[in-house]
Amino acid sequence: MKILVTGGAGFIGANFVHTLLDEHEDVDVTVLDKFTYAGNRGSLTDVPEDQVSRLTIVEGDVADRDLVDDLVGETDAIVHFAAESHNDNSLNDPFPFVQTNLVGTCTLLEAARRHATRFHHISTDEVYGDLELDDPAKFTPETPYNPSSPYSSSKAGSDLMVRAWVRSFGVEATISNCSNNYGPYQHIEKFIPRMITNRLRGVRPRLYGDGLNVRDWIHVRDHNTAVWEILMNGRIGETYLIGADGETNNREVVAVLNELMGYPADDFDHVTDRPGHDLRYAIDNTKLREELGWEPHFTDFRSGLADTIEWYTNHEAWWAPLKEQVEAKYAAEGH
Ligand code: NAD
Ligand code: TDX
Repeated sequence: MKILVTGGAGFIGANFVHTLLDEHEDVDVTVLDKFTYAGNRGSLTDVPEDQVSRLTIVEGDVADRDLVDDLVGETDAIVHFAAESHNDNSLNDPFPFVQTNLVGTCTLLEAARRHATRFHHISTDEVYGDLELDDPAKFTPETPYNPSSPYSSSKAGSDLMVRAWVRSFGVEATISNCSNNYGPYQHIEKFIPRMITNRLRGVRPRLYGDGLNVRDWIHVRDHNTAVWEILMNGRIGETYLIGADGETNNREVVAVLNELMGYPADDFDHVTDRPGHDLRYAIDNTKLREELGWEPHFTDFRSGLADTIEWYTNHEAWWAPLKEQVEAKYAAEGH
């Protein structure tokens, strides 16, 4: 089986590529990645020698119609991770988000339609907006879309296009909306790796606003086992929510990181809040569990964070070249 993985040099995509090569010997992988600031060649250069022949890396844009058409013509299935993915960036300049997340997804859908290729679309729980902190409700596949940021609205638009291409053109597509991922290869602009690498550089963690915002953390490998299950056994046209019951507020995350790294739990600074900052995300994963039998394996958040700290500690060469620029950008934003 040949699988085209868009955004395979990014955080979740690179983890997916490693899992495919490690655990699915009958799968050949082609990565299509633009290598934006978020794409990292070092996330794929560590593929073991005996797997290299099963991996092809193409540098290109998901919005490049000719290139996408050629690649999709040679593939059995597309798993579409490529996106502009950072909320803070989308508040500064939304245009790349419209171009990649909407025009890019449209380009892939058109190619999937022409070649009758199976398509799985990776999306986010942020399309549903946010929940109150004291609300017992969680997001379900029936929750109405209500995105807050340019990022989440562009992802919401891409999801709606996938649904329309299924209905109007019979494209064989599925969608998954996942909660916040953590684990190896995540760009250090994101919360958990930023806090870990700050600590490694002797800088106190920086919490936006009061730090009480809740995210439903899931290990990236649990996200990817769910994606594989949906690709293989999901029903065409369906949306599956992926989450591992990991609701934790940002202060609690920093407290655990601090303890694991040898600092007092409350050793952090408050900085300017994110405009429109979503309060809480929470996933009801019943459909995924009951229909596809999926279960998460990384259910101990503390030990998952300990492994993640170890990974960043041992892979300084992977992130160090990015640190200064990321922090200069945050400093300019008051974060
Ligand atoms: P990331 O920013 O780490 O990686 C994105 C990758 O896409 C990079 O390698 C980048 O170079 C590539 N890319 C960007 N624009 C491109 C283009 N025009 N053409 C080709 N490649 C392009 O993102 P991530 O965190 O790995 O997220 C992957 C997907 O998962 C996204 O669709 C995101 O919306 C979704 N998602 C992420 C999370 C999370 O917690 N990170 C949670 C739920 C869903
Ligand atoms: O320095 C920080 N301090 C801080 O308090 C940063 C970078 C973030 N935060 C807060 C903001 C959020 O409440 O931490 C939380 C997580 O922030 P991000 O890592 O930026 O993630 P989030 O905005 O929740 O979105 C992520 O999960 C859903 C991904 O970036 C998205 O791609 C995905 O769709």
